[in-house]
Amino acid sequence: MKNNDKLNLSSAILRKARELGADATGIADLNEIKGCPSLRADFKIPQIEVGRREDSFESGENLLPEDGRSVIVIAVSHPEDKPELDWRYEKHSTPGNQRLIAINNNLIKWLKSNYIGVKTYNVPYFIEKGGIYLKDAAVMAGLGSIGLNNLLITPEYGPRVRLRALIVNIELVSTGPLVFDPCSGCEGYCMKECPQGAFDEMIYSLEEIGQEFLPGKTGTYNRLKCNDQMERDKQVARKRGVRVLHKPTDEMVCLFKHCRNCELSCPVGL
Ligand code: B12
Repeated sequence: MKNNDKLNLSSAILRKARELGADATGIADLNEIKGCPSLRADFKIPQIEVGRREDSFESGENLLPEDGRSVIVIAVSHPEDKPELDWRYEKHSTPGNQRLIAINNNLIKWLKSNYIGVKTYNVPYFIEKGGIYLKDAAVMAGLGSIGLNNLLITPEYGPRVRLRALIVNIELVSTGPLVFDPCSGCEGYCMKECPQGAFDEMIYSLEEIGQEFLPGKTGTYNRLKCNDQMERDKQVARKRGVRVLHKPTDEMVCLFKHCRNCELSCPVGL
């Protein structure tokens, strides 16, 4: 594809994603994502039940589509006054994630009907199911940068966004990374607010992980402690009748509200 065509198509995709409801969006090169910091580090970080590939390896190439070239990353904002976007109804996807899935599906439909030959791959959420590390992809696509809370911080919404991605078989124009360092000079409210003290100690070093990009930026983020909080949140889940996607009547499900202290205490984007 000629450079101008690539540019025009990339711009059209970004505009369409926003029109379909994305609050932020960007494009990254899939090859770069195959070497992203989280993939390089994941097998050196203790396992938890979710979010980990079964085979320890340094490159995710074997699970990603061979003809994939670019990744379109979309973000939807999850403000504090819309907590329901983040509620989990047992095995059902959160309403926020359903919104992201709908945007992705509509973008796929639009691409297929307007651009013959473009192949699309809806990226699964979980890494072990062939997903990608969404925060890294978002950083590479220029949506923001990783903060002390180990989350993607966007200039507009701070860390209060949820992410999803779509792989396409065409080379688009990358829109990142962004030069943005919101945590410099911040006293780290996010780190102080964690109920588990998951940011209290430096637990990873450059030598141990083999790169400067560490969990929680400086090596403090403790995924086991954070995951303990998620497990506690599940234990206090309440049984509730709720309307879930594709069902005509209410269903009794367990409603989980996961901790968001490291997000909600961040002053960026407020
Ligand atoms: C598994 C998982 C969890 C696990 C483990 C988390 C972990 N980080 O290990 C548990 C259940 C504990 C969890 C907790 C939470 N999660 Co979670 N989780 C995931 C999932 C599925 C994979 C994340 C993962 O395993 N990362 C790999 C580990 C090895 O790396 P890491 O700890 O993130 O550290 C790496 C990065 O920081 C990176 N990095 C550091 N500096 C730099 C610099 C650059 C330039 C780059 C490119 C990268 C980079 O390198 C580090 C490795 O050395 C993603 C979805 C996805 N498919 O990506 C959502 C995801 C990361 N979670 C999300 C959220 C919101 C949460 C929670 C707030 C809970 C909640 N209410 O939903 C907490 C907050 C955790 C935190 N502060 O990091 C959002 C984050 C949105 C955002 N703004 O960033 C995601 C993207 C899902 C989504 N719906 O959008 N999560």
